[in-house]
Amino acid sequence: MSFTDIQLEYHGEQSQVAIIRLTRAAKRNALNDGLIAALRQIFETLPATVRAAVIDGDGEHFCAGLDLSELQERDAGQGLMHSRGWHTALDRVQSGPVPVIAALHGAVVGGGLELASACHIRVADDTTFYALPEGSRGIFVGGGGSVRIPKLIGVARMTDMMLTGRVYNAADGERIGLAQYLVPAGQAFTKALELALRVAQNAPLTNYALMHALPRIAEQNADHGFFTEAMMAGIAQSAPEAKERVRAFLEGRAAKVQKS
Ligand code: 1HE
Repeated sequence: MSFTDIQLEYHGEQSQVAIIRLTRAAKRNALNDGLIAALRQIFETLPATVRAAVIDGDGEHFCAGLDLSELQERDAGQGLMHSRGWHTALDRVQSGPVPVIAALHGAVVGGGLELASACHIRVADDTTFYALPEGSRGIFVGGGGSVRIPKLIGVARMTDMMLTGRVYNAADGERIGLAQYLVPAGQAFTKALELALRVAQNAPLTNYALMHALPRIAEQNADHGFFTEAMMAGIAQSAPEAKERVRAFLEGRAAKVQKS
């Protein structure tokens, strides 16, 4: 399959990691309708060999958000449908077949931050900055940001970002929870790929539980959460792969946990 402005490659001996790269650097990887449709299609059709994915952006910026040139002619109904289209595409990223790691650098703004927040792990380099310029452009988030971003940083911080145009630098972004990893300039992709290869070694059922059970449990009250957790724990530990991994540890064939 070939797409415009986005590249799909595979890494690893069995193509365990899909690398999805925005290649529209001249427009700072701004997301037009074609790119959103391509993202959706890529995540809907990943081959079964793939166990983890990395999303990256060409050039100096990860993503400048919505392609503002497409917004000029839309009426209210079209705007609603457009936002719903983003929801579907970014849901395929978040709730697709495999964990996704975002390699962030430069601008991670507007819809770019919405895309990053649909990923499961965010690795930022020192050049990264985060903003929600929707507030200044007279619009609102439409790519799921109001649901996902407060889960990372809280409603108060997101409100501040949109009301005042506040820009967080890379260090402060990591401090408040926009990224889980902070690395030197130019190293976000290398670190993201290293993490993806590590994630790809997990039992697929464990990764599934982390992507699909954990976020639901976090939304449930404690009583329901404990029950869902027990169900997921029972299913995961009964899988043959789990039995073999535990046996390998007990027989001294598996790695111990090491101090970092
Ligand atoms: C764009 C876009 C874009 C750049 N749509 N064309 N997002 C924003 O409000 C962010 C807007 N962009 C910027 O603030 C800056 O471009 C950056 C900080 C990201 C990068 O600055 P810089 O100096 O490296 O690049 P530039 O010169 O501003 O832009 C280079 C080109 O990309 C230029 O086009 P050119 O034809 O004049 O070369 C820009 O017009 C173009 N460009 N960003 C369209 N976003 C689901 S709802 C989500 C809602 C949102 O995401 S709103 C936030 C939109």
